[in-house]
Amino acid sequence: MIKRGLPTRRVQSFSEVLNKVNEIVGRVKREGDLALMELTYELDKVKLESLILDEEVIEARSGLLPREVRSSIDLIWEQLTSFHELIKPPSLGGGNRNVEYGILWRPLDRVGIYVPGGKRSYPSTLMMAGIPAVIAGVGEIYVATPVKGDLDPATAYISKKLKVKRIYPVGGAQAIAALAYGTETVQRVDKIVGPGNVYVQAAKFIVSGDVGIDGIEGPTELVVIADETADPKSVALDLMAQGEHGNSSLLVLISNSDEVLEKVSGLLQGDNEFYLVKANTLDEAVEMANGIAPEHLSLYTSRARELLPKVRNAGAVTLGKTPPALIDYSAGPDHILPTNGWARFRGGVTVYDFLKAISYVNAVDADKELAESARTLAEYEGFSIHGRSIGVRYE
Ligand code: HSO
Ligand code: ZN
Repeated sequence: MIKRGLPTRRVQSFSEVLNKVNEIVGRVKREGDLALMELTYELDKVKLESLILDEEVIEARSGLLPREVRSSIDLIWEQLTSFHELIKPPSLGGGNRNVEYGILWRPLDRVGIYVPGGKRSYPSTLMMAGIPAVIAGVGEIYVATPVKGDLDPATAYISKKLKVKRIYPVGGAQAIAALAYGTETVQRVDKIVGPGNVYVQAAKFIVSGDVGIDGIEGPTELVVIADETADPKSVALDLMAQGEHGNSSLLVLISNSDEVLEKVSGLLQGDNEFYLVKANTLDEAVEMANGIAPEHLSLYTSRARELLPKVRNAGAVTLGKTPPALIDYSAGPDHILPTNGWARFRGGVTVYDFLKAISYVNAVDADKELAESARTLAEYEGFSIHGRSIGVRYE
């Protein structure tokens, strides 16, 4: 369905399911494994024999992966690794007023990756979360994914490559609760990463007071800015591609060319809503995109390089005819990206999500004036013992 003009709001919100999810999270917290088994049966109609997938099963499933898919995964693995290696930050140190200070980047001890299931499997998402975790040096990686029938072979193969400690064949809000709080079987983690349906999103929101989360990733979003040099067929395919994720995808084409808008409009098919917007100039188009703050932004114009510095809010940007779907799979940067306007304040998943900056100070020889200024401000705040604890050392 074609709509003219900018979308006014995001379609999906998890607030309606919060109460229900709160109950699920509470149940897992109280009853542990039993709740996980029961909820998986009640909600997913899956009768689990074990909450941990056997290593032999993973090995066997992995062996079923067709050779060309395995080679593609190996190639993508290297490409993603090269990106995250590039951006991995160095520890930094320096000083001022005879104070030595700096930061040490330290990896998280334990991370849980949620890999969505349902109609489709998302081995690509496992790589997008797992590779930056490995490069950051995360100690232990755990995976939760709903498994109906048998484990997806690509998920098995990638889990092995990532040296995943355990795969829990559990999905939904209950899986998030288990990773956040631990159960008899499920290891409690320090951070949960990965997208999911509304229940998963709501659960991540609820547990985020107790465990790190990467964000709350909702339905996929794509804004394409196309000028007269864009190929209408490719533009239509890009929009329909992200529509494959479901009817809630936010799909917008902004163009300064009536001809492009008309041609693309004639090519769009399927059940998704497509927003078509006329802009007077490409600069105005970029401003509209900044207002939307989309997950994916495609600058399908001959001026992409020039426009890039004007992009302020977007999860990931593709230049020229680069297909956004290449980011979904193999370009290098992550496809776990901010949605729902979160691109206003964060970017996609990177090694930074698996690192924390621990600061350190050595002020043994600090200048007297610096110590004195701290003492003065402590006293101003009414914390006289703070002041004395400093003063006694730097007299
Ligand atoms: N477009 C999704 C990622 C994805 N696409 C996974 C296919 N598989 C969010 O960026
Ligand atoms: Zn996609």
